Amino acid sequence: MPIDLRSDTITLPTDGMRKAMYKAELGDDVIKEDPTVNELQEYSAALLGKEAALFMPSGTMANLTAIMSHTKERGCEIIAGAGSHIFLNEAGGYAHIAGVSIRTINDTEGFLNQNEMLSAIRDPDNIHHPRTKLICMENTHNTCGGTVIPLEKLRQLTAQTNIPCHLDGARIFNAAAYLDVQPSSISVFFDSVMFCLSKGLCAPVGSVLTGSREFIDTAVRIRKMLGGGMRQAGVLAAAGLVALKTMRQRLVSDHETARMIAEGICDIKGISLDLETVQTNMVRFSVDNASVFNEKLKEHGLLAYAIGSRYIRLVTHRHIDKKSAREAISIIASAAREL
Ligand code: TLP
Repeated sequence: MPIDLRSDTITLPTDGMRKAMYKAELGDDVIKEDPTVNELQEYSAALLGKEAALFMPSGTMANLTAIMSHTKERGCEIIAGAGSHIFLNEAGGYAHIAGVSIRTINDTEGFLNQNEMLSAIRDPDNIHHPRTKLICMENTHNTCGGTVIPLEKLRQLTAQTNIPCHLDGARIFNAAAYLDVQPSSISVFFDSVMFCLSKGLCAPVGSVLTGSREFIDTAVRIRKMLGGGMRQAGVLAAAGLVALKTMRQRLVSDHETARMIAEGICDIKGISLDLETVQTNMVRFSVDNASVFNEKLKEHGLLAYAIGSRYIRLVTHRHIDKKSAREAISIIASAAREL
């Protein structure tokens, strides 16, 4: 079996999740009668300190639904990081489906450049310009290697403007674990937050969108329109509840494993890795040719993602123990020697 460090999305549900799925009380969620979905939504809203929450099939659909619920009309504009998942990895749904343009801001430090963000906000009275309706941030930041936005930076970024702010918090619980705070200390800065159950928390499917009651009421209609009304979805929500109640605590051990791998490979010739970026469950390093390097890793039994032409990303998760981490280090060393 190869060591699979491609993503925490590959994680399988725990036995506890499978049992909860088997026993889940179910109903038709499109008419809001699935008690397990309702419980997950209430639990999620309380955890993030928001009025309401909505169970979504995926993080991508949750982000798109958030964009559409905030912008409401086509032809307006949103702001997001040039390296954000919304801009790079969601098939351009903001343009194709939401009908909004995107203004991308430098986010190579792991958060939006504040001056650039502020000067990108359009003058709402200038009829030549689309109106800026939403600012999107990402925490942890995927393409920067799972980095966490400091709380003070979040406060500064969100305090400067009245434009609604949405957080792609696919891995917000990794950020909270790194900062050693409650997730609500992060979500408090945002009008809406989405998080994923299906990544390091190991639920098989699902994400949750949170926000005000009014925002979620709009989001329910949009989710329906996008085809995301899921009927007896409690079978999935049951795993999500187990994920939220029992799996957040273990994320620190994924962070330790990532740290161990990073420290084991940072001095290898041909690899460039900034240890300061290794904060959560990702290790991102650069090499001369990422796709060639990645192929070499695969030959040796290590699966990773090549990001662009230079970066390799490794993601730790529940199925990666210290022994696999040690093996990963020696495979990376061999690959670097052979190239
Ligand atoms: N990210 C996946 C891939 O799509 C790249 C991964 O392996 O990291 N926001 C962020 C920050 C994400 O990292 C992801 C998934 C999503 C949204 C989308 O979630 P899903 O896959 O549930 O649509």
